[in-house]
Amino acid sequence: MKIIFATGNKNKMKEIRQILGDLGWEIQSMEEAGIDVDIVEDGNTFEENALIKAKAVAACCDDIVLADDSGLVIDALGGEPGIYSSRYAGEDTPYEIKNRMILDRLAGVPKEERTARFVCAVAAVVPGQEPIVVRGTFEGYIGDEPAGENGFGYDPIFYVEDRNCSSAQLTPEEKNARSHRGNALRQMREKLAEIQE
Ligand code: ITT
Repeated sequence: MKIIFATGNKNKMKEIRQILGDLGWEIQSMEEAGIDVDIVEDGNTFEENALIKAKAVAACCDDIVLADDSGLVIDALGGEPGIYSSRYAGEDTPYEIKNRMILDRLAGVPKEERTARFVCAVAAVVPGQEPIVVRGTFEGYIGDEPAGENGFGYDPIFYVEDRNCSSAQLTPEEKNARSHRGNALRQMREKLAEIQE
């Protein structure tokens, strides 16, 4: 089975390959499949945006297309940056700056009020079938300082309660085993396996 993953984010793609790698499916990024479409993510939820991405790429090929829409939801900021996570403070602003801005906005907020979660919706468009959308979450809290070199994006400020470290300090295997993306992709893997039977 061949799957095209509708993402331009190389860090996501790396995690997706690690998580789905044992399935024996051929997984291509949009770039590898030679597909270049401008996608306007104007949905109001992670699920809507994941479906928008998957449908936009599915319109360009006959393969199964998956897409991920994800982000960081911080309770003390009313759910920000949420679906705007990649656009927060400007699409091209380095994450050192975005992360520092979030830490500054949370200055003085006690640990019990710094709860947050990563959310990931994964959508699948399978030719001849109804689209499938699943959601995975990863609970944690925003630390006081960035830490760690692994992962990407907001990982250095997102802390995992039972480990007392940031998700950028987890190994890729540890992160994938508990992450929003790992969780959503494992659910999707089961649903696609049912279709294949
Ligand atoms: P595509 O739309 O091309 O997939 P993108 O980076 O724009 O790439 P999103 O719109 O889904 O993807 O935005 C997700 C943002 O949320 C991402 O850029 C990160 O800033 C953040 N994010 C999502 N998952 C994350 C993770 O596992 N670790 C750290 N940050 C994450």
